[in-house]
Amino acid sequence: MSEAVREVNFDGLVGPTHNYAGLAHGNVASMRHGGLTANPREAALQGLDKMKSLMEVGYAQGVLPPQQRPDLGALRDLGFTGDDASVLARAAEEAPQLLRAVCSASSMWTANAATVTPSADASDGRVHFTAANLQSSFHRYLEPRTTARVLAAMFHDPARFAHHPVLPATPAFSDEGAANHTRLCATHGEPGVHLFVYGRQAFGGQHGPTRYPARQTLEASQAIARQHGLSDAQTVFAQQNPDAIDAGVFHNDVIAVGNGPVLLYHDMAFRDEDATLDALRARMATPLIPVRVPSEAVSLEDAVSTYLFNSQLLSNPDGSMTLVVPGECQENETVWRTIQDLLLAGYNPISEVLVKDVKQSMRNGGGPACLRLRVALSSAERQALGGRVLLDEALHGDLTAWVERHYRDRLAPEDLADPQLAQDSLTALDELTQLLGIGAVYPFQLV
Ligand code: SUG
Repeated sequence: MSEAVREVNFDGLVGPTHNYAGLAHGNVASMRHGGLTANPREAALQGLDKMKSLMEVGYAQGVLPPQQRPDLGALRDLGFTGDDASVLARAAEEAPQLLRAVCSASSMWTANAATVTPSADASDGRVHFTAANLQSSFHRYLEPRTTARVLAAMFHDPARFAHHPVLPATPAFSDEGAANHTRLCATHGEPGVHLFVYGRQAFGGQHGPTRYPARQTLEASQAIARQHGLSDAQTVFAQQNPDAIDAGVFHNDVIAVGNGPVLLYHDMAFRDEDATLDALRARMATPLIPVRVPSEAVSLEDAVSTYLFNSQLLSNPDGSMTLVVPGECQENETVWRTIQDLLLAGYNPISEVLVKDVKQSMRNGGGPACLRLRVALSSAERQALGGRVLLDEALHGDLTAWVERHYRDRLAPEDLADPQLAQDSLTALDELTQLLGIGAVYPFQLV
């Protein structure tokens, strides 16, 4: 059975309202690029191109749909009344920051959609999901309800898939999903150890960052482990280095990535590096392969600007691994040299690097690893998937044509109030749910 288990990367399709709104405090790329004109069509095509090139070389690739944006329901909840055009016009006039928030295409970063425990680690033999509450920012707090509906539509067989309640959307249980969760194992089908990295402890604990917010709490991570039935022997909870958060590392996946037995990380990733590695070693059934990048090789600043650690690390059938890095890594001489000299030439399974251009997403602080949710699935679980969500040539072709039919190639902040954008987005999304065969998942389809 274990050979049949494959990791499927479910990438978020970039939505038609992709824009640069500067919404994410502590995410330096988002803060720096707020106000730029975005190209939603290029963003979606860059995402599809990444998915296609990974599919073509044999990795299992899935897709997750974007959300209904602008979220006019959220504006109505906040007191804006009248028809859609009036709601948009009044929000643009009186609260432009709210309009920008309800237009964000942030659901593209599906590493934040949920935390997933594969069936190999669950005592009931099912795959477990908890959609993340994303309560630390208003624009992302709007995501979990639709995310949970989408996950339930795709992973719908209750005999194989278990969906848990979103954690209470309050600071004590601040949860940002798989971006702060890494599963280490021998191969994807064998039992693994779950590394949960948190930025702060809500009730007591050591100090957190002082400049930027810590988005994941220990209490949230512990609650997810409980929901998924993970024991102490299967889990390690480690605090992120607060100085790294203050330098712009708003999620652990901006400074570390794990795959199989390999943990690739920067020396500033954890508050207590040795204790974290020791705790993993004590629990893992296979030897941990730490690949440590010291600050002397790559500064924290370069790690944040190039997203070296937001790469995807993928397993190949011969046991080697491929690192999928954003183009920014190749443009930075020091980082590129480190990839060649320390990672590829080092004594570890990383043997190949693939460079992908996801610049439209990178300008908002989302690299290759942010754009995907990893779900290890057996062949029976893959067959039980609802809808047409595993990428093949035909689906890629259909999605590309769909993007080309519906997406604009220019979206500036002042365009967000255009009622035609809202209308065009609904038309596009309605068509998408039919194309993916996932049924009604959007609020406008459920009324
Ligand atoms: O939550 N950016 C996202 C980026 C998320 C990246 N995900 C991971 N590291 N897993 C965020 O900060 C910016 C939107 C804007 O400014 O328009 C934004 O939400």
